[in-house]
Amino acid sequence: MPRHLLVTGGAGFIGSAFVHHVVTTTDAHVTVLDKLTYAGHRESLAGLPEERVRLVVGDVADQGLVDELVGSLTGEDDAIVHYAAESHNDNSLNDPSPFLTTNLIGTFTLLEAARRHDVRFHHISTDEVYGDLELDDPVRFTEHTAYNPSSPYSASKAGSDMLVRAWVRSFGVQATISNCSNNYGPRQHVEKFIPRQITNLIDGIRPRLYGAGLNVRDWIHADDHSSAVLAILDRGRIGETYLIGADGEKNNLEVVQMILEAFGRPADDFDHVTDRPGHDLRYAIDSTKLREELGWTPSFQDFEAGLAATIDWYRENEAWWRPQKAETEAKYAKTGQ
Ligand code: NAD
Ligand code: TDX
Repeated sequence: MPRHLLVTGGAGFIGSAFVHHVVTTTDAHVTVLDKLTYAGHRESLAGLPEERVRLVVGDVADQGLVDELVGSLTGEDDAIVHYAAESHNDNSLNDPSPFLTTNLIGTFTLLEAARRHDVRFHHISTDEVYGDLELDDPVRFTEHTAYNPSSPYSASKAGSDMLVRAWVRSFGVQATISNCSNNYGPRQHVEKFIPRQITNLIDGIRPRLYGAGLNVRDWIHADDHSSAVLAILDRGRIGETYLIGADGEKNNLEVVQMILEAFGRPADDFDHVTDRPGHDLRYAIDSTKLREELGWTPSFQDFEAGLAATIDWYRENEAWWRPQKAETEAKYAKTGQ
């Protein structure tokens, strides 16, 4: 029997990238459990073979449904891969409530089901649990960095990581955790930084930079995130945390100027807007453990080329993002962003 994966949040940006990656590179079957919130898109799974990918629309905090789906994972290599989350910092500053329900109660619900049915669990988390670094800090985040989250989003992700660790230690749940840096690529919601600026430019609107634009993010292509998660599922040690990053540090101003250049627009053709409250200054990942222990390396080494392909994707898939654009911009207008 081929491996069966239960992928939560598999209709979102990174979850759908993972499902596409699994279908292309393995013979596994996938059940996606996704609530199809504003961030989930059925169309993100379009074109995948029906006999290998099934979408169940539902909530990770729904105990009955989760128990039924986890209980159907009976193969030795079957696993839960938990991507579902409320994922946007700015939304968490406007209304933290769904972040607590989905990110904490949802993770708890899945862990309890994994415990009852003795199913392998991989938890997808973020580098934001570590707080932020100074621009000249010589040491990047490692698996030993102390947790220090800044926003309701990152605090809820930090809490979910702690639940996973406790379920491993107290109940022997067979779990691993990965904390990844900022992802880019196709099918990312237009509320996020890179797709927002690309789709603004397609619409003839100037990019919007929070504050001075000197905040640094460590960019990785979503496909490289997917290959790292597969490596951890296959070869990761139970109870361990792996940091995923591709040495892609850039400040926001540099990224906006690369996007402007790709559109043939002047380097100063953007607006500075109200900064994000509590805005983390810099994230940077040291992924030595993942590379040395599991032999993983990223395939997207050239950010400019990856960005150009991402821009092409948004140009060619307007039908995918157009329905979300006006509402997203209306929300930003309310906060002066
Ligand atoms: P996303 O917002 O694009 O997708 C989230 C998905 O989860 C959506 O399909 C949504 O419908 C679904 N979902 C939300 N609440 C749910 C619920 N209660 N039950 C079932 N499904 C629900 O997010 P993303 O950017 O793809 O992030 C996916 C995961 O990766 C998250 O756990 C996030 O913390 C983590 N992560 C993201 C990044 C990044 O750069 N975007 C980096 C590191 C880690
Ligand atoms: O319009 C914008 N202008 C701007 O300057 C937006 C939307 C963002 N920004 C800045 C804020 C950040 O410094 O760009 C940077 C990236 O912003 P986001 O795309 O909102 O990502 P970030 O807050 O860094 O969080 C992302 O990476 C870690 C994901 O959204 C999280 O889910 C993940 O955990």
